[in-house]
Amino acid sequence: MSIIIKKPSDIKSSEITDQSTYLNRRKFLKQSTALLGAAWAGRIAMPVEAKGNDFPGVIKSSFSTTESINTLKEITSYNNFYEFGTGKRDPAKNAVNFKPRPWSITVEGEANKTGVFDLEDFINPYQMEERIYRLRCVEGWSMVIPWVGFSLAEMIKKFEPTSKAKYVEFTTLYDPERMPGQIRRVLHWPYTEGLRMDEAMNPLSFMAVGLYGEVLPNQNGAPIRLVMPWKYGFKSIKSIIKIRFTETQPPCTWNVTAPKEYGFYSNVNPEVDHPRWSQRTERRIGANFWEPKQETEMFNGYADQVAHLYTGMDLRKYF
Ligand SMILES: Nc1nc2c(c(=O)[nH]1)N[C@H]1C(S)=C(S)[C@@H](COP(=O)(O)O)O[C@H]1N2
Ligand SMILES: [Mo]
Repeated sequence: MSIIIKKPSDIKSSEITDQSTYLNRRKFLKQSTALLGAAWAGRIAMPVEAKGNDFPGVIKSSFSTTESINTLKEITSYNNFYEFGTGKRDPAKNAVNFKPRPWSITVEGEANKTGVFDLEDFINPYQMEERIYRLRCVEGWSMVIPWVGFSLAEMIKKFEPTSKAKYVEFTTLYDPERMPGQIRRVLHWPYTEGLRMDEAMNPLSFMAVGLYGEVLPNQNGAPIRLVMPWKYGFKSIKSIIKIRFTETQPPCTWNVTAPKEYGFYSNVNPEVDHPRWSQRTERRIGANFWEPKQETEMFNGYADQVAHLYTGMDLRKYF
């Protein structure tokens, strides 16, 4: 992950790898294994304000929010990741020994270039970016996180979806021995999520492989997860092992589990309450108790970029 030198425009020339690229690539593989091992092993010991350097070529994204960023401690100790338990503190505790290596990703369905890819090969073609996005949980809290990753649209293009591909489905690893929360049937395992193709192709849609400049901590969805900034947090599926292009709307775990409470779209919308609570405001994790809650914004503040995707749709019906 340390030498991401190829730009998306270079992908096609990958067969004619010249000597120096080949050497860099070998160095990359060697380095990444060492680096990743060290980073994962040392996760707990990292100081709160650490700004890592696992992605030296990372560029800053113009999509980033200017709000103040949550601390690494906050981001890694208050998580929703039911595969490691249902409590907010459970993932930090129960994911310590999870090894997100080796890791492969299967791409299947309505696309020309499907297959099984090793994680390094999978992420190597993309320009790594830091994107500071707010994560707004449906439960009414939010965090601001400096993600590192790449454009989902760039990734999708690489697999050449066919004209039949109307949706894209993502699946989390199912392995109760490694993900002990899966022993209990609290959700329909494996966790799945889905997007309409035009949502997935929006420039804001993001695949994260790191945060705070470091490889993704286990509790935040190592080694690779989705980040959808205008949707409630649960759409941002963690620890992805499969990506499938489909003609019909894929089943999504929360929607299947509680269809009256969680729709397919799950766009952040202060106008549409959750059946059991309001969505008008949110509590920023780490804020002092005397600070007022924040007003939740339509599409989490990204209306200019995404509202057009839903023109003519009744957002109370398609919540
Ligand atoms: N596989 C999987 N992905 C998941 C979840 C989960 O339980 N399992 N929780 C979701 C929810 S509800 C939220 S709010 C975010 C939390 O992301 P974070 O812990 O990195 O802040 O992850 C989402 N992705
Ligand atoms: Mo959430």
